[in-house]
Amino acid sequence: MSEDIYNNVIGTEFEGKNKDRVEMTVDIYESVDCVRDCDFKKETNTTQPLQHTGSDSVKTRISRAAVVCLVLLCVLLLTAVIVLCVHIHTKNTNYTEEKDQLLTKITNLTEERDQLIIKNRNVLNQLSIPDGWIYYQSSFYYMSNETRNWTESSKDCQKRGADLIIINTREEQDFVKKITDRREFWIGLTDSEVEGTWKWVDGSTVTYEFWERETKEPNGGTLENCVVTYLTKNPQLKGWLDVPCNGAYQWICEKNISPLIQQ
Ligand code: 2F8
Repeated sequence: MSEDIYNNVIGTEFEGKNKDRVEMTVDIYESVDCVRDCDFKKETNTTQPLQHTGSDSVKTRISRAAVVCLVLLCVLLLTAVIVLCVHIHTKNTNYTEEKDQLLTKITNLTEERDQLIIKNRNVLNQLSIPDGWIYYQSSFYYMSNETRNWTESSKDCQKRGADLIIINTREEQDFVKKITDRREFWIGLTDSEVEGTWKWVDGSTVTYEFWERETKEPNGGTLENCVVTYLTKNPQLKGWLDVPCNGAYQWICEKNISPLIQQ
């Protein structure tokens, strides 16, 4: 009995202890399981998502940077376009202003030119009033009726605010031929100072010449130092001829008004 009791007690105790042990073991296993599971969970919950989160954030950052770059580029482009537009507009405005200014200038110059033409005409009209004067290509010409020697003729021209004619061009020579019409006139050419060196009354040298070739003018040497347009005694001769300066001929004065016109 006591043995039974003992056994019961022991057995109970044993059973109890065993139960406890079983329970503890279960707990331990559970703990171990838990630890394993938890670790696994931890692993699955921490490691894997961490990997995912890292690459995602990098990607996100990259995409954000790309977006920012794109936006910045757009802003830059827009700014450039605006700046260009403003620049072109300003330039266009400047060109338009410049064009308007030039047009105004042209209008002003045209008006000025027209006024000057009118002024010139008035001046010419006033200047051509004196009797006996003829206007041709910026010069007035006076043809004397009386005859004098070369020096007196030159003096008369100077009294009239002019001097003996200076023939510079073929056109002027043709004009002289036309107005003299086979008559003898002094012109302002002489070699009185240096024989053979022909000079006009203003001291200029001869650029255009119309000497008579048939008689090899000038052919008078020191005896003939002044020049006439024609000799009635030699009507076949058409060019200039040197004759003695004390001969008596009509004369032509010339008053050049180019300096007056250019002022
Ligand atoms: O035949 C040309 C010759 O004619 C005259 O001399 C005869 C002229 N003299 C006068 O008229 C004074 C020359 O100058 C001219 O060369």
